[in-house]
Amino acid sequence: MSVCFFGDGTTNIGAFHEALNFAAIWKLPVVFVCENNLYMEYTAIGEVTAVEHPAADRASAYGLERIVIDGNDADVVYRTANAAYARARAGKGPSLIECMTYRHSGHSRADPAKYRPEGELEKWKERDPIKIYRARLKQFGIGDDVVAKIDAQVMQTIDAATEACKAAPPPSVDILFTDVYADGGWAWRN
Ligand SMILES: Cc1ncc(C[n+]2csc(CCOP(=O)(O)OP(=O)(O)O)c2C)c(N)n1
Ligand SMILES: [Mg+2]
Repeated sequence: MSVCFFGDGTTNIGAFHEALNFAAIWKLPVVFVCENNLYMEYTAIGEVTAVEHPAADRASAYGLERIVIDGNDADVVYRTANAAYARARAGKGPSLIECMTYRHSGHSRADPAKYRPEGELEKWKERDPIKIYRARLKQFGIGDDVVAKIDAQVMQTIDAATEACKAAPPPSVDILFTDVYADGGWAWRN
C-alpha cells in the first residue's frame, strides 16, 4: 500500500487527475491525502478553482467517495486514514482524503504571506492541531505532567532524527530510480 501526500496546489494539474484515474481503474492500494491549507505558492486555491474542495469535489469523477475532514483533529485523521488503509488492503482500491487545515506561514522562507486577510492566521492558530489535542487529552483526565513528558520525548526524537540526517552521507544518485518502476529499471521506456 502507498500513501501519497500533496498540497492543494497540486490539484489543478493533469498529473493529479491522471494518477487518480489510473489508481481507480486498476484498483490500486493507494491512499491519496490532500493537505488543503488554503494556499498555494502565492495564490489562494479558492481563487483559481471552480469547486470549493479542490480534491474531494473531484473524487466522483474517478468513482471515489467524497471525503473532506478536519485535518487539524488528529483523531479524525487517524480514524479516516485507518478506514482508507483497510479499503486499500482489502483490494477495494484507492481513497482520496482532503484534510482541511491552514498554512501558518508563507510558502517558503522568502514569502511573508502578506496576501492573507487580516485576522485569518490568528483565527486558525486557535485551531492549531497540537492545541486541540492538548485540550482533548485534558478532557480525558491526562495531567499536565504527562503531556510535558510527551513533549520532551517528542523533542528528543526530532532532535535525534535531525542530527542523524545531518551526520549521514549524501544519498547515492541511483536511488532516484528506486521503487519508481515496478521492475526496478527504466530501460523499457526506450
Ligand atoms: C509540476 C510543478 N508545477 C509548478 C510548480 C511550481 N510550484 C512550486 S510550489 C507551488 C504551489 C504549491 O502549493 P501547495 O501544494 O498548496 O503547497 P504549500 O505552499 O501549501 O506548501 C507551485 C505551483 C512545481 N514545483 N511543480
Ligand atoms: Mg497549500
